[in-house]
Amino acid sequence: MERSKNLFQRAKELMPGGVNSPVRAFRAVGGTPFFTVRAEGARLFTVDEEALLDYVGTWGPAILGHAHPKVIEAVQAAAAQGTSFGTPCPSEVRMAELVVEAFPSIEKVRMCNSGTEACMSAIRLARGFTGRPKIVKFAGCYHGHADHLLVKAGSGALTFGHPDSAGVPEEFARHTLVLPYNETGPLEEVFAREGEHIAAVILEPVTGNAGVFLPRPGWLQFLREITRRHDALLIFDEVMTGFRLGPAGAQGRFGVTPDLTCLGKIIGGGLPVGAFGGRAEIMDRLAPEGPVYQAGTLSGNPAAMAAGIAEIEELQARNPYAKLEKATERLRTGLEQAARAAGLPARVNACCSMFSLFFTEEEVWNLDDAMRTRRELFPKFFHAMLRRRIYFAPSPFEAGFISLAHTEADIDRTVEAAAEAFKEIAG
Ligand code: KE4
Repeated sequence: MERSKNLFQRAKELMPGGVNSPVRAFRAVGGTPFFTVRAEGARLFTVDEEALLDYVGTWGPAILGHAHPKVIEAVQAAAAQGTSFGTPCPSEVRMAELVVEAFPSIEKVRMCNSGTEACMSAIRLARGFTGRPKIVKFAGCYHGHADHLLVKAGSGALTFGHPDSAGVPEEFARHTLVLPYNETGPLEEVFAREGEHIAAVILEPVTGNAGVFLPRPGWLQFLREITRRHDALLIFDEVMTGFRLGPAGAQGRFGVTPDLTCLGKIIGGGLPVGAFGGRAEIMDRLAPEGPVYQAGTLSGNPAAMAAGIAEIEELQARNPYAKLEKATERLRTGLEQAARAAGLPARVNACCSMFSLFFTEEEVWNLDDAMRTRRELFPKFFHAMLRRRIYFAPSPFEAGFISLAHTEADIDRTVEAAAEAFKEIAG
């Protein structure tokens, strides 16, 4: 780790915390982050010449495995034609076709450059379409770092939000209501109280940013019904779940149709891409067609489109979701059994190929449940696994991902290493 240590020392002189995104700094688990120089299949290769079995998959995009030949070839070919035109280009049309064909709820789509942009823009569009100011989000869900989304439940959670970051004025947070996930009561109350002011409800239909928790049976259907009843829009943030949980993401898996959908990660094939889409009557309120402004110099970038198109077309050719689900179930049951054999409480929440390990015997359905787990054990697990060259997400409040490049042998090795790690932790 010598080279990573030296690089991190230099990085911290040049970049806040030595990173370009906070989670990479390992603050939740301690220690020095490794620096990656190459990625291929299910592995990262570090500057210290270590090969790590990777369960982060660059936070979701690497569902095919890293550096899939079809993605690399597509990007190389596109880049050779020029890396950006600033004009419409054919690959934007092809990407839009793939998204519209995959998501029946999406008649029109706008490309952008990150999940943050997608969610921020979808919310502005919802406010423009409804003429209403308020947004409902749920504790534990992350929709990027736009000011009005860095909000925690206010003391009067049913009245207004409070900033969850320095630099966000109270006024920017006031129109964001933060409620508990998977609980219908607070939502009924807030809609009864001020439904006519609520533009939209936004959520991760399967949460991946507080660890993984799934919608309780009926939760998504309830959200669809209550928003429709009050003429508010339902926004599914499928930046992580889009093309991850199935060919039509979570909305296809659970059979609930949102008004707007946010996408990212997989649709960029690892390059910077976000998107949001929905019914034409809503989307056509966007500039230049309508009065809601949204723009981006590199939106629809030809190299990024090429990467995303290659990744989506490969997924559609292979339809790998049953295989990914089977592999994830093998890991899930293996980890739970290994932890319990060592006398540790463990529950692995999983949905298709995203998962997270909680040290608890209780069920985890929302952020409060997750906060009650024995999360002090997680850093010990993380480093015990990293010593065995297996890289889990560096926080108990993140999701892990399995790719098509993970083999059964990889998963069995992971379970064996975890059995040793759990014994070490249990002491
Ligand atoms: P980006 O702006 O980071 O591309 O996307 C924001 C976002 C929006 N919605 C969901 C459901 C997301 O998961 C994300 C980003 N996810 C995190 C992983 N927990 C990105 C990792 C990071 O922040 O470095």
